[in-house]
Amino acid sequence: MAFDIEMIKKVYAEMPAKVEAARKMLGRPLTLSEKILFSHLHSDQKLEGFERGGSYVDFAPDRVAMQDATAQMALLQFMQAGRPKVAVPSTVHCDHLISAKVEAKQDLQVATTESKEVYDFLASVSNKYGLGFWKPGAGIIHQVVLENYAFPGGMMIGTDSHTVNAGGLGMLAIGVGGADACDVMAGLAWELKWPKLIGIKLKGKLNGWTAPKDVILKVAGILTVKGGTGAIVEYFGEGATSMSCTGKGTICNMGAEIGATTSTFGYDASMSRYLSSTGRADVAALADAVAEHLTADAEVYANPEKYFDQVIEIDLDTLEPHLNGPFTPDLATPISKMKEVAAANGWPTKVEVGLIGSCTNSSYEDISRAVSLAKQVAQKGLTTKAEYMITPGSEQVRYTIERDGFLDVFSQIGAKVFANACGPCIGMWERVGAEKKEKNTIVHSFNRNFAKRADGNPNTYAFVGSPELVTALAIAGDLTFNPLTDTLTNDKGEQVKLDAPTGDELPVKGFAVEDAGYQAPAEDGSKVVVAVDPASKRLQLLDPFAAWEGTDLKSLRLLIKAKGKCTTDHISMAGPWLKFRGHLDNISNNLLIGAVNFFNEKTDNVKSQLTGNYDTVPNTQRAYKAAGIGTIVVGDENYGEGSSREHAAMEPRHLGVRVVLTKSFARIHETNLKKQGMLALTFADKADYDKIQEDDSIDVTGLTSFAPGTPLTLVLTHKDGSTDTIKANHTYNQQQIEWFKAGGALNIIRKQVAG
Ligand code: MIC
Ligand code: SF4
Repeated sequence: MAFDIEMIKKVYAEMPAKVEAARKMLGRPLTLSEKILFSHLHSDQKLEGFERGGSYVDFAPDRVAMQDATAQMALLQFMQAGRPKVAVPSTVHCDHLISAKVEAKQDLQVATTESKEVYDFLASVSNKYGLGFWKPGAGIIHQVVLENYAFPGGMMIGTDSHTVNAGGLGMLAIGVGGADACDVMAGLAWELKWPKLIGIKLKGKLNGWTAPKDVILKVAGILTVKGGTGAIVEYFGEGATSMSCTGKGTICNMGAEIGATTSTFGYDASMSRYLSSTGRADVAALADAVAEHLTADAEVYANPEKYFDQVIEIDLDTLEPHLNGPFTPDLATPISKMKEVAAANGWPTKVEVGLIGSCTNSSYEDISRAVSLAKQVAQKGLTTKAEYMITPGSEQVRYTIERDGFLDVFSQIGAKVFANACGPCIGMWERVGAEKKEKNTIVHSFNRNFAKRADGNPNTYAFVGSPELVTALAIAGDLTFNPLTDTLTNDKGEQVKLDAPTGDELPVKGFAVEDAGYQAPAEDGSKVVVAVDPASKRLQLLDPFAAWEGTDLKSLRLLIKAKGKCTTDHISMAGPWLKFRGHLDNISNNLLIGAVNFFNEKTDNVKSQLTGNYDTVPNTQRAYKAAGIGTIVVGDENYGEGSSREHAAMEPRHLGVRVVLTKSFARIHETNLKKQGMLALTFADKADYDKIQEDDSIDVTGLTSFAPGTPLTLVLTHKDGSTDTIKANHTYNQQQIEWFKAGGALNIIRKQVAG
């Protein structure tokens, strides 16, 4: 039986009336996204015709999921909210802190010793406050959520940007910072700007070498890393219903890479099959009974232009396999063009390593299709030229693919199987030789490929592709190998072609697992004690941030003007730093160390206005903090793209940065900054970015009359005494202005509880 079935029953019982009320109020058919949004309005939220991309609306999500690297901060905040138990079903998943070095068992053992303190903390907090706890080795959060918790028509939030994966099961699942999760677990409303809607019609059917991954690689190429910002992407059409549920999950998962709030698909037979095969026939039966509300009204998909803000059509019959990269997930190249494009750009074409798996692509279907290629190595007398590695998404998938002999086939081509965890996808890959910083190419089926992300080497060119294509390229050892047309030389000197991959959507013998790795919380957790050692290097209880001083901000110094791409990986790097995710002061030593300083094009090297010397960003900022001087960070477009990690907002807050001023923000990061009491501003005129000089002293005025929709004014005083006055926009609503004034949203919850 499914977890939390009573909650699911309640959602479905209330859905028809809520959908009908919204349809009546708007007087038109509804998209699926609207049905789910309207049926999850918070009880205090009045039903009205909200403005897309304009109105802030309060929602009541059905559940919360957190992974270990973000859960620490989320739960440290929740502990301060003073509630005895979580208000909605919530889970914690231990997946980010396990290094990939030798192989699964050994690596897992190392992690459970190294991170014992953190795991014990998360387990005891979960036990005390009523959260489900998934032990290290159980799997990656999004795969475990898809297998156990996601349900069509539901709404969930998760402290990880790829929470959106659950859109594969027809949910609206949204990535957020820990402070948002804390609100919902504390029983408060969750606020989101009513999204715009992008409709993507999938014509035709996937065939041959083309996989669901290629759909999202193509979409990323069209929309770029910021094209989905503030929007929900809803997929429909024959190509959608003919695709597996887990394939849909892959597409939704990587929708995080276009900045989309989330992505989703209407309920169909593939979802019902997936629910049944993962032990949730009960959920499928409940969904069947309200099926008409779990997809858009027919008129919407017949005339999408009338109901979506943007419509894109992709023809799956002619869609080619793609590779996206290097260094950004939206640089899409069809495999047939790779030879020319790689040559023109000087990309290294020898593939050193192929990696499959991750939360994005480790379904039974993915693995079975990759296996169909691995089998051909022996059958056709080939050898695998590159190294090959697998990170299964969950213990259930791993156990099942082992039972079905897939792991044996992989081991015959020399594959390494790592723990069911994020591993290489988040820099937890102890890759031999990475420290030499050699220029090299890897291909993987993950979702992100920002510089240094997988192995810490800035010269690793990482390309994202489907597990099938990654496997073929690993066999060929060549980035420009097009398996549709090219041949390989076998041990007899013959030219052979790889047959197109084939596989099973779901295991014919069903899924199996011995120990899925789940630990239920105590019925009564009130006696459970959560201990944090004050001398710990990994965990630190949080002190409240100071409230706003009530005046304009004067003489802020420029800490850094970041040039170009500045993702959350650049602001708060992962990999080796993940171990400090529960200790705000220690992790603050990575503040902006990956950002490129506009003035000298170097990373982690900025000028201190106190000494005139150049130093690391954290050192420089700590010196300003010690001197009681506030600072400002300036950024380019889509600042804070990527992860949901709120450390990227808490670190600058903790170290005394007051303002982050950019050309534009990624959604989650902008909210995270607001939640932590920071000022997140954008240039009213983007050209003003050029007016910021290295030795500027900056005043922010207008704060005493800080109001929604009214820009603030910044006065830049340059070194030569000249000044520039510029306007900065903001998107704060009244509530968010209160967060700023209180010094952070948590200070308000704390007061409410105390009062
Ligand atoms: C990622 O894929 O970047 C991560 C690591 O899963 C992050 C979460 C984190 O930084 O802890 C994400 O996507 O939100
Ligand atoms: Fe883990 Fe990578 Fe998925 Fe993030 S994208 S949750 S790091 S597997």
